[in-house]
Amino acid sequence: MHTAARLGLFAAGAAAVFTVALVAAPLIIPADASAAWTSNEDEHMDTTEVGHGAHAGAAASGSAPIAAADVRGLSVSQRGYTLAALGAPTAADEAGEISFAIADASGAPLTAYQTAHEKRLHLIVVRTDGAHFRHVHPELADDGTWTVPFTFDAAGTYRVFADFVPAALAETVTLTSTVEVAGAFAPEPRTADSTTATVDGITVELAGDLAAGAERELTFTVTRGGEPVTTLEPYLGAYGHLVALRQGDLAYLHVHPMGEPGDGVTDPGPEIAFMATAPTAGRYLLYLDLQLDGRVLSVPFVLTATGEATDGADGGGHDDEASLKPAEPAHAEEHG
Ligand SMILES: [Cu+2]
Repeated sequence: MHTAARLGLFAAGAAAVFTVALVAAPLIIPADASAAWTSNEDEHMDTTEVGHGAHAGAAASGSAPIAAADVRGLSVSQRGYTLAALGAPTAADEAGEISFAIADASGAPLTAYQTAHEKRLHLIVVRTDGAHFRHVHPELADDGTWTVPFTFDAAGTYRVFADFVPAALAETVTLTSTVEVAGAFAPEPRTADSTTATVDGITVELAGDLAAGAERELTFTVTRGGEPVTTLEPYLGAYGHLVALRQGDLAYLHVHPMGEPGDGVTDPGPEIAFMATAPTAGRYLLYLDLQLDGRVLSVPFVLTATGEATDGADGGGHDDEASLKPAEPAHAEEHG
């Protein structure tokens, strides 16, 4: 496909703006190793290991980098895979489904996936202003078609992100496309930071900050009625999942906290922590998914990274390193 080829070139050029790394608790990432991940898209480590507690023990031994990813979520085609045949409801409040296929380099629908975070594919849907975030899990048909029932509850332009691991590649690929949804459009631009959010009676407060090119800890504290919530339930193998999008291009990071339920050191709340390095100054849209009382909540935050802005779109990317990984679980051990 000519389009795919061109987009593939684009994707390669934009490489290394973002790197995602998820690291087990005791592991210290050497700065030079981190830089190496961002500078070598083709030879970086197996990102399928991201977030998998089963690998944490091996990771904890020390020097080996655990995971890295190239720039993701900025292109409809990357690494030879293309988000194809995207269908979706065309108007707000119209019940329907989102459907698509992942075409491989030959154009054939991909049917062989590795499971990552308990699913073969994760689909993020969010309006381009950052509102109406959804994280869903489509079903795969034998012919390679993915479908999920879906109703847009508001008009606007949406980005969809398909996050998956092709079995043949064994690395995470995140493809994106847009969906236009008709109806009366009321933009909700994120013009200010927001570090406290309440969804369905659950309040989550974000402590910490982001700084361009510097690692910072983000800690989310979950309360209900002013009381700490310590009964978070495992969701996709973790107590919390963080999706981070850079405002503007919506470059995508999908990260999970360190540790997993039942590992003996990770508490089910009230705190969930990540370490984050923003690639550039500017505003980031964060969405924390957690499960409580059998319900999955997506809690939105907005945070501005301070520091000198760098150009993340020039394809060089040498200064544009980003990582989000779990914090060391000091709090978990203190409580545990
Ligand atoms: Cu998912």
